[in-house]
Amino acid sequence: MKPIVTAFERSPDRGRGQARDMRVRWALEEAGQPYEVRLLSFKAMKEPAHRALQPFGQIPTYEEGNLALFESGAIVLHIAERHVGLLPDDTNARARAIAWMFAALNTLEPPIVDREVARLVEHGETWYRKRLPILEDRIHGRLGELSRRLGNAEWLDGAFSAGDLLMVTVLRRLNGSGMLVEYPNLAAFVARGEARPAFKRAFDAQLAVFNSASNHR
Ligand code: GTB
Repeated sequence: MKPIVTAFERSPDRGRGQARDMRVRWALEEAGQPYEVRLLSFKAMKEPAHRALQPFGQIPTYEEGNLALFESGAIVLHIAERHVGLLPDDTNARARAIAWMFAALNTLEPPIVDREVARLVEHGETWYRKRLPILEDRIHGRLGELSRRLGNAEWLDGAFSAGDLLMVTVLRRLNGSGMLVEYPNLAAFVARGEARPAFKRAFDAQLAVFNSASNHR
């Protein structure tokens, strides 16, 4: 039975693959696991049927037989634990790869999301122009630290893992901001992730949803 992932019926990112279903699609593609997608309107996401799966009325969710999961990081970890290719076999290397998954979601993503939220909902506030550089400095702090740790390595800790997958999806949120330009090794890291065939299949699948919604408007 194929797992079912939920995604936006009309993604606000216009097919740029920034919503968090993208990381789940990518993990499933890396694992060679076919999946189905249930597309949801914003209204449907807030209805009891979806909240039973995702208490906060968000995407993505993941259903597989009698298992229902929410939180993209937990879903990617679940996929990585059950298929080869996303976590090393060695116990210590596996623990380190999981640490990178948490670092992507807990250390890098929050300041990046803070900036996105400010740009979206706070741009009319009198203090916005003062706050934005503060938020960007915070991101630069993390990017500098990550860049120094990555150095000339291809991936964060040995072979490609779910830690790299999540980190690439998080850093991609800065596409178009110009903020990665100062960190050529991070920009190359993101490009390496995006060049993976599994990434491309996942990206094309979410883009097809956007294109099909645009054709039916
Ligand atoms: N911690 C949860 C997880 O990792 O699964 C967060 C899930 C989440 O934020 N989901 C968002 C959502 O459902 C979509 S991904 N939002 C609707 C709501 O809360 O009502 C976040 C997102 C949305 C849009 C863009 N974009 O347009 O670029 C990028 C990212």
